Amino acid sequence: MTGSFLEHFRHQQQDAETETVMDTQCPFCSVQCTMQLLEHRTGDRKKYKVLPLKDTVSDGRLCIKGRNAHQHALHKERILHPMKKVNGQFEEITWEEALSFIMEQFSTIQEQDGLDAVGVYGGGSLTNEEAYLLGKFARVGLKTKHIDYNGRYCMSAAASAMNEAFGLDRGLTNEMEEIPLAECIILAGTNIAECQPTLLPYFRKAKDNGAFIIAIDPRETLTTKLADLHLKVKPGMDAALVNGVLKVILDRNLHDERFIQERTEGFDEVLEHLSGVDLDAIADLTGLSRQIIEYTAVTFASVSRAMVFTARGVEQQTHGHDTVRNFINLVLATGNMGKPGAGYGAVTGQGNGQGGREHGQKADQLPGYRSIENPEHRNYIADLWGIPEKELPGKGVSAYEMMEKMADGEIKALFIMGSNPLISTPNATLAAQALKRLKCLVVVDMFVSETGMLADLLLPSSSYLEDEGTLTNLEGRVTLRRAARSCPGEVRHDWQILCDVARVLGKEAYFSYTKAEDIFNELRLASKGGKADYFGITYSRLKEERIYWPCPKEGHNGEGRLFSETFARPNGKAKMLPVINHVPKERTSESYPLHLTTGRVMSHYLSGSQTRRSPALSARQIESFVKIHPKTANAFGIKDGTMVYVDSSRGRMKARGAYDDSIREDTLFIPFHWGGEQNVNNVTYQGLDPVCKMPGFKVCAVRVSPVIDLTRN
Ligand SMILES: Nc1nc2c(c(=O)[nH]1)N[C@H]1C(S)=C(S)[C@@H](COP(=O)(O)OP(=O)(O)OC[C@H]3O[C@@H](n4cnc5c(=O)[nH]c(N)nc54)[C@H](O)[C@@H]3O)O[C@H]1N2
Ligand SMILES: Nc1nc2c(c(=O)[nH]1)N[C@H]1C(S)=C(S)[C@@H](COP(=O)(O)OP(=O)(O)OC[C@H]3O[C@@H](n4cnc5c(=O)[nH]c(N)nc54)[C@H](O)[C@@H]3O)O[C@H]1N2
Ligand code: SF4
Ligand SMILES: [Mo]
Repeated sequence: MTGSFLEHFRHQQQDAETETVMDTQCPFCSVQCTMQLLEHRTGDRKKYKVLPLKDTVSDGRLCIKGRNAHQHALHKERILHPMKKVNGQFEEITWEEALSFIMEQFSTIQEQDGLDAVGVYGGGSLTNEEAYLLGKFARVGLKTKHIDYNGRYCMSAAASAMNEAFGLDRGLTNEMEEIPLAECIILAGTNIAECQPTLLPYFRKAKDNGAFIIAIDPRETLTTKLADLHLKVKPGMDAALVNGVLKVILDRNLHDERFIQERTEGFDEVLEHLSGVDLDAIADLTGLSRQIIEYTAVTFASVSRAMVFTARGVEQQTHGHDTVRNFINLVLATGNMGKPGAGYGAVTGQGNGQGGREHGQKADQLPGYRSIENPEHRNYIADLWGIPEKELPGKGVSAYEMMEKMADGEIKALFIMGSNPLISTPNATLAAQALKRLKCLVVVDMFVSETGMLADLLLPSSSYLEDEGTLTNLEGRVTLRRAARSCPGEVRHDWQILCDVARVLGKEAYFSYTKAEDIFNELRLASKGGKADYFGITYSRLKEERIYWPCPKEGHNGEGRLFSETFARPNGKAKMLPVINHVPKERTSESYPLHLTTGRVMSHYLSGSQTRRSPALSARQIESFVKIHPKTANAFGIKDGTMVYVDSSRGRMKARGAYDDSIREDTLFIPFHWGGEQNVNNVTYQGLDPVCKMPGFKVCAVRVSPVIDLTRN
């Protein structure tokens, strides 16, 4: 009796205190830091602790977002069942009911309005397997040409520029460990300290080694504070600034003649173009003095190893493609490519922003960076998928253009997986009209996002803790994220959901996978021989080795540093391109006298759907704000900490004014992590870059006014 009592007591205690260790990887930015999540359970109470893992991409570091990521994944607002809107309210339904609903709706719409009347919209948080499968689902499952994804708003300018200049698009041309070898570094429109915080130590180390860091940003950030020189450029004027820098370098013969001759083409055109560039005009356009432009040029060109990093500040412009081309011109003209500590990097954004742009969720793309317009590429993929090439749809349109087609009634149904476009699309009023006009909107998400609120059907998908798959970080390094726990409730993985929908659409034969690894093995074949070649990568290798793409065969670890001897263009040379002194398409005017630029804060992520559900992160920045110079604020009757309206010709948003005497007087800054009346995209400009269709998120013309005019009393 006593013995069994003691045994019972011992078991009770064991039940009462357990610890589970989950190895996982951060769901947020492109660095892809790894970590352990410890779950300590006492009875019903659970406590969590997060530990970084040593020997990983960021050398055992984690930022506050990574440390708190589990808070949204374990949040009580996770959707655990499919839900259908009935009389304006969501009701739980079974998976089979949900799948039949999609089948009926999509089939009817496609019969009545054609195959392209159904669109698909993806995201850069999806694993490589899921991004690949989403592309196949659109083309084989639905036979629609309309698929694009949120990466259009993110990486498209850098991607098109690198493709044209180098013949290949991969975030960084070098491994992160090479950053400390650089002697001069330009950080253009990138706020690494707040957006990829665990990378910052690489730049600090470069600085400790004596590197000179130049930051280009219209406002002061934690990143510009690290710099030795901060160029507070007028928003949208970076292309002109680089023209000034290049002109000084060429006038003073500081360029690398030999590198230009041997490894590039197009230099003569650039030289000729620059002969007509006037430095005083550049100073006027950029708001920077001639002396400082000269100083920048001489400093950058005088070292033997330099790097340039760009991010959304210069890319999310209506001329983002050309601006990146000009930064690449600068790197090439000074011979800073293909050697240790010298190169270019477009600092990729989302967790799988890199892999998500390689395998076919883009309107014009097939897996492995193949082109949907290239007959050879089409044949290869059609063969692999087991369909006639004729049945493979053609090129669709970009993300914002899809919104326009929905607003026009041409696209009548949409399947969204991993994006919250009601918040993240420029000119959000149009996005709202577009989504509301749809006959059927299906949203696959972990939460009822703002976009989800408009859905006819919500499908619950798994979080990073549950979903196994590969992700490719900003260096082009492929990582394998393991599932740390099983799915809660009736949640399914994105790839399972795609297979399920394909099944009810009668396409089961093309989507018969039992695990993520099966999809990866098909992706390996689909990418084989393509530019982003993953053929040599396997799950078992990823568990042991560090592997970058391109990786054409097993036993090969890919290329950490690209372009050491040759570029990926047919003649092996990089292409330089003359770039004009672009100005933003929307100019300030009497009615809208200020520039508005938008971006991020450290504690929130993108549309905020995840971080606003994390108590620790959300507490750091509970609401939006409008950064404004005190002088400008005075001129417009705005007191620090009071609510203001910001209006453009497209719409209005409302947030609290926050004085900042380090921002340009002609510029406001607002983050985009909030919806409703705090959604800055009610105001932003929808004009697109002609090459890559990137919207001009970073510059528009606005006016600001107090919600209550305190100066009148
Ligand atoms: N904390 C946090 N981290 C993130 C994200 C997040 O939402 N929150 N998102 C991830 C994603 S998807 C992305 S794409 C990256 C984005 O990373 P970044 O591109 O670094 O972030 P942004 O804040 O959008 O823009 C960077 C800077 O550009 C500046 N800028 C604005 N206009 C101009 C201009 O005309 N010229 C120049 N030179 N600079 C300008 C802004 O003031 C801002 O400081 O971050 C990733 N990491
Ligand atoms: N004004 C302004 N607007 C911008 C930008 C800017 O700088 N300024 N930046 C642009 C950029 S760079 C980006 S990347 C976009 C991002 O814009 P969005 O794509 O809208 O951003 P997220 O908040 O990541 O939305 C992802 C949604 O999918 C869910 N989700 C997360 N992971 C998964 C998953 O694995 N599966 C599924 N099914 N769902 C998932 C989340 O809960 C969330 O609701 O915003 C763009 N919009
Ligand atoms: S740096 Fe990026 S990947 Fe690393 S913990 Fe922070 S948000 Fe996550
Ligand atoms: Mo992004």
